Amino acid sequence: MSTAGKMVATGICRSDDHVIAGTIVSPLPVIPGHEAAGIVESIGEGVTTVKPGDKVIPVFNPQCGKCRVCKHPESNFCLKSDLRKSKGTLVDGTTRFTCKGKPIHHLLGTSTFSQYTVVDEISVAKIDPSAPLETVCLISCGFSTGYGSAVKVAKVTKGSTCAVFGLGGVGLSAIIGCKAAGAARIIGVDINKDKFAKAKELGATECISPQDYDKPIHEVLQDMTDGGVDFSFEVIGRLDTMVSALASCHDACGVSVIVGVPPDSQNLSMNPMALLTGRTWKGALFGGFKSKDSIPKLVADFMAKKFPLDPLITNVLPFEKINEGFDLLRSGKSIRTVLTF
Ligand code: COD
Ligand code: ZN
Ligand code: ZN
Repeated sequence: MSTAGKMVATGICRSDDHVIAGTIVSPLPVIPGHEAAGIVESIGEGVTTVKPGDKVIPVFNPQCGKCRVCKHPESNFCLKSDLRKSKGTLVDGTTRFTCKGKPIHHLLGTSTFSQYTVVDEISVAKIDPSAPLETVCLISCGFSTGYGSAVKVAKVTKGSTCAVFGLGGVGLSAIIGCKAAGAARIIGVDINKDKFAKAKELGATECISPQDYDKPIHEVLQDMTDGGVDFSFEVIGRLDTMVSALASCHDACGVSVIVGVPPDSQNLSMNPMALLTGRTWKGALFGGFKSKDSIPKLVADFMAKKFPLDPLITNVLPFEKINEGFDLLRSGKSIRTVLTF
């Protein structure tokens, strides 16, 4: 039940760099890349939801539609997700890449840093054929992860106050989500002030740097917001900022969402009183969206101009310049680099 596709555009996501650095563990050798858009070239036996010529988005978090999770109305971490066991294969246990006769692993069932890839039917969503693939590829990971954290996981309410920790592409997408949900105040938090201008362009009403204060940032936020924000988001991937984002939301009614993935095998310590008083602490992958159902809708919403994507793309490079794209990511100079084929 697999699908072969020609890649048209792929974004470079921070998690790809984590795979290269080994902070996200994957069987090696592997072809990374998981945020992309392409065109179906051929389909295997039994495939019904896509056909050759369809414009599609590969999804790193599949939706089999049959498992307990897929049948649950709110959850999306499908039991078939390779994130659960990191086998680095398609669902049938095979790999479809070789180099000099040796097998190469898939990354999260996607492997988009390649002119052609093979994915399972549960890992690909058909989209509007008029959608610009070099832009909507962001819906494949970064945008949906941040946006869904606000609109789907936190369920940000109209008139609320939000704080977003980390103003990279995913944090900015969370800001877009907070704004779309009607938040009245959106406070961006980052140690790199170069990130503030774009955050404000996309909806942040204020931006602050923890380095400008001599008290902890959660106390600063509590003072600014009459005891704490309604919704906070950790979009950095650090244990200290996860605890800080939790403490920044109101002790009785705040909701804090973990979006960033911490380094492998690290645990945090926190005082359970932080939750006993009434806070909610949540997390989700891919913005809590069920991928095959939601991606076509998100693309339709983008086409209907319900949210922008172009401000998130700072660099477009030919695929051959992939290493330049990673340099831009590591130097903090890019928000998203999109590679075109
Ligand atoms: N305090 C405040 N800001 C900080 C701090 C700090 N201590 N440290 C770093 N920052 C800022 C940086 O200056 C930067 O602006 C921002 O945090 C992080 O942004 P980026 O550009 O590095 O990262 P993004 O937005 O592309 O992605 C961030 C994630 C944390 C979401 C990403 O690394 C991640 O963990 N993604 C996994 C989420 C997921 O669902 N994964 C599955 C497939 S990706
Ligand atoms: Zn990603
Ligand atoms: Zn499933």
